[in-house]
Amino acid sequence: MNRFESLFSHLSDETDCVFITSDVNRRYFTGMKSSAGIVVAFRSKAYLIIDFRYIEKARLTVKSAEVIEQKNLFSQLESLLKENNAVNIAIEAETMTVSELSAYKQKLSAYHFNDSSMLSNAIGALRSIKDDEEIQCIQKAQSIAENAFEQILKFIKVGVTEREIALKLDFTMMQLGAEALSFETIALSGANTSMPHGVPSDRKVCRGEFVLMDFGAVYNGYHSDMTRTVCVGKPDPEMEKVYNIVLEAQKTALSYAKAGIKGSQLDAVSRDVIAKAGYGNFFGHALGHGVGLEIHELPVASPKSDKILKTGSVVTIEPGIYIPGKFGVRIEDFVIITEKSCRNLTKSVKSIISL
Ligand SMILES: [Mn+2]
Repeated sequence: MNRFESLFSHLSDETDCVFITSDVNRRYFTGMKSSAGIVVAFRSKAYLIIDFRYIEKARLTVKSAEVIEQKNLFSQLESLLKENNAVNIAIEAETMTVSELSAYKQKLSAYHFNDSSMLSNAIGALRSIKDDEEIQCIQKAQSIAENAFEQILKFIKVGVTEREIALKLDFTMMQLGAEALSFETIALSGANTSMPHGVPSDRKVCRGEFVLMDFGAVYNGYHSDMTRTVCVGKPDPEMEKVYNIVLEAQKTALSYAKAGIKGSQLDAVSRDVIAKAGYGNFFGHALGHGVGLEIHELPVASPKSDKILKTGSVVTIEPGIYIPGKFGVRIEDFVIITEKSCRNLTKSVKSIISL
């Protein structure tokens, strides 16, 4: 089954057309990155309507859909709908704006628009299971990030600022072939490490402090995500203790990760380790999230996620302990879920590193 066939198998029977309008999902179905265009898919055929700026590239690269140059969008849509005898159109309710939807409804008033979350949910479910080609891109993205991490370890020393560390990581990932950064790199030091999503500042690293780095590279649209916390000089006994609790929580989750476990169960086995060690109040975020064409996608491993993990999902495992005013530790790998366990895509060392 190609991706369109799989998609229609997830939709209600009466759905005879879908409009795929979000950049990320258009890329998922066509393989081409663009900031405009619409995929119009019927059960037996799919089209990509895209404007002049992208038409040459689309004609050369898009194989899954017939490429049509955009002229007068609504009349082009209407003739495709007529040609394919379609009446019921599903739209991406999670991303289409209210004004876009009202324009479609007004200009194509003879048609019925399903504006429930059905289409967004179905695409989310498809994207949560990766095929081999997607896994290869994710692995390449991760190898870029890991090579950058190796290089940053030589760069971090007393007196270097958080911003310098972040910039060096970013530059190195781009130099190693990243098409973009997965998100704004987090590089924090000392007391700032207690803020899980802190922003790098001009603060200089001092001896005996943690440096926490959360970063990732994008390769062919696919993201990677990793976090390491390293110490400049020797950690004090409390820092070492907390680091090892987080490490144990992380390894425990890795040992439980497999197809069939609920996101909430995986979160719980890790959270329990931290709670039993007395730090339950200092782990205030979810254990993990899916990664793919977006940095945060399905599935989710949080206390609330009752969905089970499936073979082929890529999910992060990133417990942390954050003690306000003192320090924080997070250790993050990401894995592919398999039938009986998981395959860790992150190879960088995670025993405590003293630089
Ligand atoms: Mn993450």
